[in-house]
Amino acid sequence: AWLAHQTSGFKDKDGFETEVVRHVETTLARSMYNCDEQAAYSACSLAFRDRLILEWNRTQQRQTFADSKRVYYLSLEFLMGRALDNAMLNIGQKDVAKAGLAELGFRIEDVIEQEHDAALGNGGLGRLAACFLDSLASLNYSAWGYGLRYRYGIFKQEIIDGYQVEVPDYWLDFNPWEFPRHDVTVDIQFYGHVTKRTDDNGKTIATWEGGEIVKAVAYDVPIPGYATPSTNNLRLWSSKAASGEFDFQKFNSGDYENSVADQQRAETISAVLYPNDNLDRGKELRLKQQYFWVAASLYDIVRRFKKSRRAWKEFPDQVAIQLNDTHPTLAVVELQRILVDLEGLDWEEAWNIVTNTFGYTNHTVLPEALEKWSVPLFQHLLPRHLQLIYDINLFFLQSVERKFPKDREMLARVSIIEESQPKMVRMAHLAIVGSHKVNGVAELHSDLIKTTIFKDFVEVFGPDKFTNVTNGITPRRWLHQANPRLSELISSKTGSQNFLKDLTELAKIEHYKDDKAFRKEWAEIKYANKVRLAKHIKKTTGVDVNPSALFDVQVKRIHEYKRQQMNIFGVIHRYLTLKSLSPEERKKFQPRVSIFGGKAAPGYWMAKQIIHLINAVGAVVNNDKDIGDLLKVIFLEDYNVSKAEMIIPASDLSEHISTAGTEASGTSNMKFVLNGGLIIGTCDGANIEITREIGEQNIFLFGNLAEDVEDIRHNHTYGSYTVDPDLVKVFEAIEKGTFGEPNDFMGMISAVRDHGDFYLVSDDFHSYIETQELVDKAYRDQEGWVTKSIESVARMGFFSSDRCINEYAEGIWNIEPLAVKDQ
Ligand code: 26V
Repeated sequence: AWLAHQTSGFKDKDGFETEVVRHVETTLARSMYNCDEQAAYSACSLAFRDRLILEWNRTQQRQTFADSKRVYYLSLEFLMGRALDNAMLNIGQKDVAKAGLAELGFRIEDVIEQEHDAALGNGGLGRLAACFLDSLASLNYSAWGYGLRYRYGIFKQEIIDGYQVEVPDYWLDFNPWEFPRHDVTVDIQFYGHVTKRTDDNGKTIATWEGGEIVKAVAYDVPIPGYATPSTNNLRLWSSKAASGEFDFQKFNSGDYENSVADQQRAETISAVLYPNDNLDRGKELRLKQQYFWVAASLYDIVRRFKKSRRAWKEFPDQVAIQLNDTHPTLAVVELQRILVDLEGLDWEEAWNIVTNTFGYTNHTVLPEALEKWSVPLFQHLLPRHLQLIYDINLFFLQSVERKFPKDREMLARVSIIEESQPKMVRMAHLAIVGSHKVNGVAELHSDLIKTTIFKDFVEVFGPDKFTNVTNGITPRRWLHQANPRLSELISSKTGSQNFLKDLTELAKIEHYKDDKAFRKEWAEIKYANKVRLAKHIKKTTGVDVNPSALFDVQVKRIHEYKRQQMNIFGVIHRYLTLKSLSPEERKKFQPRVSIFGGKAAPGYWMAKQIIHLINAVGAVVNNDKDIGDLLKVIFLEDYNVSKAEMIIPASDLSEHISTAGTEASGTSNMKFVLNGGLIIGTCDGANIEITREIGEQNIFLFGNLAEDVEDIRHNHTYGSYTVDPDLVKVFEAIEKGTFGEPNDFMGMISAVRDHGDFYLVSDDFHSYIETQELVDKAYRDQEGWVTKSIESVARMGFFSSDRCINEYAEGIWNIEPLAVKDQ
């Protein structure tokens, strides 16, 4: 096993302390007498960062020297969360740090808590990218992430009077985990025009001229692997005015405001993460972000390739680029532009290189999330790229015409250009045409894209281009870091911490599922985690919750398709039922705490209404003396990665209840089960594969199937349609004013009652309520519940992001791990 201190770790706790003190006294210019927790965090991070830098440099040298294929993961979002705890655990020196900090008078938990989350993402897609970086480094792959260094990450959510209020997330004040590379810059062009001329050989040469230049500056973030010296790189680009300074002439002539305008306009590009999740609004600044980041990244990748002095045709043997959703799809066009316009390759040869380089991952089938850009906007911002897209489309449609002669409908359906008013560029079509593999993120989802949104492309390219790679999560953060006691208990039974590198070793704990002492400790750990969450709830909401009650958790972005509205309607139904019972009958009821958390996109009115209703219900239920501990309703403010690390290990039950066929995969479902929680869910996304792995007896499935959803919707519109009677009662209670002003919630009610109930809330309501009753019953049998919990964890090995990354490496990237000595 690789031991950190053999190479670059601290020798012992004294060695660590010396470094912390040195950073407090020199880097931070403070004394140990006024070193508070914030300063201790800073110094501790700097000390660990120093260790990382050494391995990071060695890893980069090793990869350069090996000169083998690299993978580049292009993602507009990396939802990293905190770095310090992760670095300590991956290096394997958290114990050393804990002892050292204790001697200096600090509790390590308090020091870790000082760190601001790196929240450069919205939800599942961004967190997946972060888990992938952890696995790529841990498995010793040569891999870089490329993203944008947003000055403001996803907004902070405050709940004021039951409403969501957005507060900017300025996180860069002091960030020891990034290294500015002021020497690594790329000039990025926007706007301008294209001129064409014919050279001596009769070849047309296109030149993109004029417009404006913005500078991209690289910031590097080291990504430590777990129990390996491999430390990969995440490169984030920041925008800056090309001149680097404001306009002195304007400044000197007294025009102060305009003197800084250019500078500010340039810096706006990387200023803020778009807070929409699953909604494309087609804003020019977003397209600018995409091109800025893609062009800088490709310039960097090509520059690195050119150093090897290989022939262009070897490019796909050295470079694999993965497109995390369609957001980086311009990279396809940009690489074609570099090869044809700048390097002078023939179209065909260039296009071969391009398509062999890219892979595209689709993360959603929701039509409102599929990116389209208006042709006039494209023409204005990226005139040469639009021409290239038209050429790519022409050659593509010609090939379709050869395969399906005279099928003009087919041509219109698959065209990269939508013939609307105005015309639109369909980014998903461009991504498919420009890649050699297209994958979905869970089996059902990958089947759905082949039979619905990308059906025609399966006919055009054949089925082999389309594949599935079921998502995974890193067990380092989501078990070892988030739930240290459970991780410890597991390693005591598996004999080592090797399950953190090979999660299928979890299977070993199933042998102990009848072992009394093991079961007792298993249950105690869950209880302790619930106590910790109960304290957090008390501190942040003032509400007392009983840790012995069933903790029922739904934390994820708020969206109608995820159906938090169904959950809160179910809670209201439970409340009404309890109210109708005699005090004696009530006592037989299983006490529950319904816990919600998640952000609504700032412009998503319905999602904000859902948050408001949850809070309004909590305000009534939590203060109802008849109810007491039988039901509590909690909305946890500002759900993010670090809060998830506390919430997930504390759940008994979590809800993954999307309308079947809408949630591509889900990844928190995996995190909850890995931490010994059971789930209630629909037959959607990865829930299906989780069921297959852990067994039907260990999950609470309900609701209509994806294959029936379309017919049901059709029936809502054209057939007879009545709202579920229990749901009608819920609506009546809301309309009576039980939870405050009824008009505040009419949008949610009429979506179901009057507007076709697109997400099948009413259709699934009965089955949901019934299944929740089964949950209550199962929970009352605590011994049976613990058995389900242990069996489930033991069978979760498949859902490691290590397995997932190995599948990408073999099936899409064609790349192998780089051997590391000392391992
Ligand atoms: C889409 C858009 C559309 C344009 C505006 C900004 C924006 C930002 C993010 C997205 C991504 C939406 C897709 C997404 O997050 N999908 C989620 O991906 C997870 C990882 O594969 C998966 O587990 C979730 O089920 C899926 O919803």
